[in-house]
This record gives sequence, C-alpha cells and structure tokens, in this order.
Amino acid sequence: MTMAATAGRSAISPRAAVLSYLAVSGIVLLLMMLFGLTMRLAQAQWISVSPDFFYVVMTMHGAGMVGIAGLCSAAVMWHFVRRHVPVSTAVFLTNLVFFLIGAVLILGSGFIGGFGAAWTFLFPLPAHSMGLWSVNAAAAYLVGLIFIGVGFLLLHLDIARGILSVYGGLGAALGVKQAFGLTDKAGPPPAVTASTMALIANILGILVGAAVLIISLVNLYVPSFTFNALAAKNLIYYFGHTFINVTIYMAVIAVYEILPIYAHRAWKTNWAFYLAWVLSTVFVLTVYTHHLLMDFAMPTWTLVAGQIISWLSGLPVLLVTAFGTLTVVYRSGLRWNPAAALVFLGVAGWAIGVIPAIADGTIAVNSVMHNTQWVPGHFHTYLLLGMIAMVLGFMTYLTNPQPRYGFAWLGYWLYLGGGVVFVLAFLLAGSVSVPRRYAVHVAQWLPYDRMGSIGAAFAIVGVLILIVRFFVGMRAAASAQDPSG
Ligand code: HEM
Ligand SMILES: [Cu+2]
Repeated sequence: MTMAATAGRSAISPRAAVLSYLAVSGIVLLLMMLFGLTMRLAQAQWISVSPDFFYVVMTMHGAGMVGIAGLCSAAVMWHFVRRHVPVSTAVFLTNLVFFLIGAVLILGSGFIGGFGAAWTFLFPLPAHSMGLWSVNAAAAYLVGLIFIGVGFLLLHLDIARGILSVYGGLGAALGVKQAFGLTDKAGPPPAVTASTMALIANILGILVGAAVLIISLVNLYVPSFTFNALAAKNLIYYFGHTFINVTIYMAVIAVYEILPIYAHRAWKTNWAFYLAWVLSTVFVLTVYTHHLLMDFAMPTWTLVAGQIISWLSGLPVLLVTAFGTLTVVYRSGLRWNPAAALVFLGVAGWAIGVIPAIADGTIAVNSVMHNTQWVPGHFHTYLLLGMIAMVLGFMTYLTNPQPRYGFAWLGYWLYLGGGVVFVLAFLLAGSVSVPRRYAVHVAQWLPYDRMGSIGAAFAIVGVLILIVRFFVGMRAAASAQDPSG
C-alpha cells in the first residue's frame, strides 16, 4: 500500500489508513532521531558541524518531532474513537496529505533555505536572519506549519462532529456529570473522553497559532507591520505548548485500550477518572504561562497562576492513568509481551518525566534551570520514553499478534536502556547548568554530551528494530482481523 494509492483512492479501509499514518510516522521518527543524534555528536565534538547548520538541524528536529508526535498520536486516537462515533476516513487521510505538504515546506525551508530560528519561530526572529536565510525561506517554514495546523483542525472538527452526533454535547462526551456525581449513568468510553479533551484544546490552540503565524508572515514581507513581541510569545506558546501536550492525551488512549486486552480486565472508569479529564481540559489551556516565568514584563499574577497551574495541570490525568494501569496489571496474570510492556513503559516514562518538569515549573527553580539542558531532559523523558513508547506499543499491538516476540524484545530493551542513558545525560548536564540550544560546548560539558550520544545511538537502534518489525508485520496486519477481536 503506497502513499499514492492511499491519497488517490477513497475506498481505502480505515485500518489501512491508520497503518499509513504509522508507516509515515515510523520513517519520519527515525529520520528526526538521526537529526537529534547529529546535534548530540556535534556537541560532543565527535563530529564537526558548523553552528549555523546546527541551528537548522535543531529547528528541523523540533518542528519535525512535534509534528510527528501529533501525527502518530492522532492515529491512536482515531483508531479507537471510531469504534464509538462516526468519523470520515477521507478527512483523516486529508490530514495526512496536509501534513506531508507541510513537512516538505518545512524541510525545504531548513535544508534548502537555511531557516534556523528554532521550531518556536519567536517573533521577530524569523525576520532577522542576519543573512543566514531569506524571507522566502522563513515564509516556507511558517506556511508549512499552517498546513499542518489546518490538517489537524479538519481532523478534530470531524471527530467533534461525530462525537456531537452521538453524545449531543462536549460536556456529555467528557463525562462532566459523572465527574461531579450528578448522574448514575455509565460515562462515555475513555477514548471518547480523551478525544473530546484533545479536540477542545487543539482547536483553540490551532486557531491562536494560525493568528500568530499569519501576523509573522505579514511582518516578513511588510517589516513596518509589527506586533508586540511579548503578546506574540504568549500566542506562540499557547499554541505550541498545547499542541505537544495534547499528543500525550491522544496517545494515552493506547494504554486504556491495549493493557486491558492483555490483562483480561476492563479499564474501569469512575467519577475520579472523569473529574481528572475535566480538570486537565481546563488546565491544559492555561498552563502555557510556565514558558514566561522569566519574562519580567508579564503581570505577576499570570506568572503565579502559571506556576500553580503547572503543578496541577498534568497531574489529575496522570494519577488516574497510573493508578488505573497498576490496578489493571496487578495480579492479573498478564503474560508480558512487547506491546503491553511498551504501553506500560509509556505510563512510567510519562510519570517520571513529569517530576523534573514540575520542579522546573516552580519560579524559584526556573530562575536557575531555565534554558539549561534540564528542560530537554524532562521533555525527552515523557515524550521519548512516554508518548512515543505508547505509540510504539500501539504499532506492535497492531502488527504482531503471534507470540514470536524475540526481535521486538531486543528492540524494546535497547530503546529503554539507551533512552534512559540519553535522558539522564541531559538531566545531569542541566543540574550543573549546561545551557540548552548551544551549538558549541566547552570541554567541561563533553562527558555529558558523549554519554548522551551513546545512549541516543542505542535508543535509535532499538526503535529501528521495533519499526522494522512493524513494517514486516504490516502486510499481514492490513488484511488481518483486529487482534482485539
Ligand atoms: C533518540 C532520540 C532523540 C535524540 C538523540 C534527540 C536529541 C535532541 C537534542 C540534542 C536536542 C537539542 C538539545 C539542546 O538544546 O542542547 C533536542 C531538542 C529537542 N527535541 Fe529531541 N531528541 C530525540 C527525540 C525526541 C523526541 C521523540 C521528541 C518529541 C516527540 C523530541 C523533541 C525535541 C524538541 C521539541 C527539542 C527542542 C528544540 C529546540 O530547542 O528548539 N526529541 N533533541
Ligand atoms: Cu509547556
């Protein structure tokens, strides 16, 4: 099943569509990991990369990873939510096409145009290249992001339409009444609740993102048209934080759906489950202010609120998920296999990564840790070893129903072992204040960079094995029955 066939025929099955998403994700993920390794090797001074190219690679890695995180977790969400509500395969595939167009524009802006203003494209940096990239290169990057955003907007709107047609309202689909004990009726399935929170957050976030992208585009061609830089930063992080945060809330559906299958136990939802999702829906939209803790021009109350909400934001859903995971697994007689182990690892990686994140969301700590490698340390923990683990678990679950797991186990342990070393290197470097986003490192920092490079190389081989396995199993899986029956 090639991409051309995917886009051209409308008769493509939903299952093949999900597999196409995952195939694209697997390849782009590996490529972006190699970009990451390139940066690490350059910082370790094991290879020589010019600083301006380092920033191109950093921009491509950041934008590419965030985009692919959205794409693969959307595949998880769509696969499970369509069991409960009507959704359109054509819209789902349209998002994939928009994504690919956006990805080509973004890669072109970097590797042809030299664009290197970081994935966060902070205003007015795209317009101030000091001769490193042209206005058109910056515009290609911004338009690429708009394409990806529009694709996701369509996808979330289509899911919203399906959810409204079955549940009548977003509150009912979130389980608001169940959360506050106002009804005895069973709540919506977890996949519906999570998809509802994802669409509320991402639709608002993408609209805000589109606004600031268009402002930045106009500013590129009409420099006299300016905008308040602090306001622009608020809009960018509203969009950027929300988009990457929502990837975890989409991917976690894999945990709710896959672990119970192998443990032969249902994922029980209760009022606490729904309350957690309702609270996190509110928090996810306000928590971005932790990106502004060092912006003294912000009103103080917003920063205090940002600190408190940062502590609270992820916790409700994380706690009910971690607790639910342990309840499902504990004494269930679950026979571990790579798919179950990967989604379990996803919950653990998420939970562990949130601890250094919450520390950094505290103003007193942020004054010291801000812009150190502590930050890539915590977000790589819950993204690489959390969100991506859940997606790899989903990929393995879809394509490896038989009990021939040796190859996948090898991939699992290399990915886990290498990944732990890789994120620890960032956290250790951060704890001695090694700055993030530096192309050139001084001699004292090299041991951390080298430790990180070795860990990253092992993790990449592990993920490569899991993805090769996915491709091998894919052909059989495209026609096979869903392993969940
Ligand atoms: C083996 C896999 C990976 C490697 C080797 C890697 C490596 C790196 C490195 C070296 C940096 C720059 C650190 C610095 O500021 O000094 C970075 C930044 C980043 N990485 Fe990764 N990474 C990997 C996986 C991921 C994954 C899975 C994601 C997300 C799903 C991700 C998202 C990001 C983001 C958003 C940045 C920030 C870029 C910026 O500062 O503008 N990375 N990564
Ligand atoms: Cu954030």
